[in-house]
Amino acid sequence: MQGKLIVFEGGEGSGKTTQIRQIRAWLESSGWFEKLKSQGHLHQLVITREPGGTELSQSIRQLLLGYTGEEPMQARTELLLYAADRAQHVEYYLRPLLEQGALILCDRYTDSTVAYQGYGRGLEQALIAQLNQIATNGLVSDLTLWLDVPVEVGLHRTQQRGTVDRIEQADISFHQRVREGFMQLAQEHPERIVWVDASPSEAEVTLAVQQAIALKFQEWYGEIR
Ligand code: T5A
Repeated sequence: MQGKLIVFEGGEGSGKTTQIRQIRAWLESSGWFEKLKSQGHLHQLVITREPGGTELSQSIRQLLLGYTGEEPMQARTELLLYAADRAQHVEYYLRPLLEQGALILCDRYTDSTVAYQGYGRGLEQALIAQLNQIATNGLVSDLTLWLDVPVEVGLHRTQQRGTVDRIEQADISFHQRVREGFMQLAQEHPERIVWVDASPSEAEVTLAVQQAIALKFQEWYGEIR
């Protein structure tokens, strides 16, 4: 049995965490997951995130988002820490689960590195591609949902929440470049990345995400009765 990796991507405050919770609840309560399980397609439903998807990765996440020292974290250091987080997450957690037939809903993955460290920080794309390959050992998402929201709207949502981490503190032009990065990625990989308008209400976004996932299930598993 081979599982599936569904990734939720987007800028700050795009609603990934909210939607992942909604989608898990929908898959469980609608009976979709039970059907896929009873038909032998999938075994387990899990949610995870980057950075911080394993115990060791939690320590790396703390460094990446919580570091407050005077010595500024260099862009390449940041890139390598995200890659270390991912290598641990993929080898220790994602790959074994996929081999057992899990359906994984993951908050951020490789496209975040392209958008944030590539477009945002301005590091060379060839270097990022190489590191993503090393960290994932070739594990690509089966579906990526890009929750797209104007930068000001997303940042306003996170500010209302109260706490702001090291990356959220970057200036607005950084976040604009990140959004452009996701836009470019979606154009380059239309077979893998689905654009979702994340500006409307939570319920409307959930509906759009459900439709995108249902379409993919049909493609992967045929008609599910
Ligand atoms: N990063 C990550 C990199 O730079 N490179 C990488 O390779 C990787 C993997 C991760 C940071 O690391 C960076 C990107 C990030 O800056 P994080 O804490 O995991 O940090 O932060 P985010 O992934 O950005 O998570 P956030 O919680 O900030 O945003 P979400 O998950 O997109 O949004 P969510 O669901 O928490 O919602 C935010 C707020 O908006 C409300 C929610 O209730 C919540 O208060 N909301 C809505 N409000 C109105 N309408 C809607 N439709 C709403 N949806 C949600």
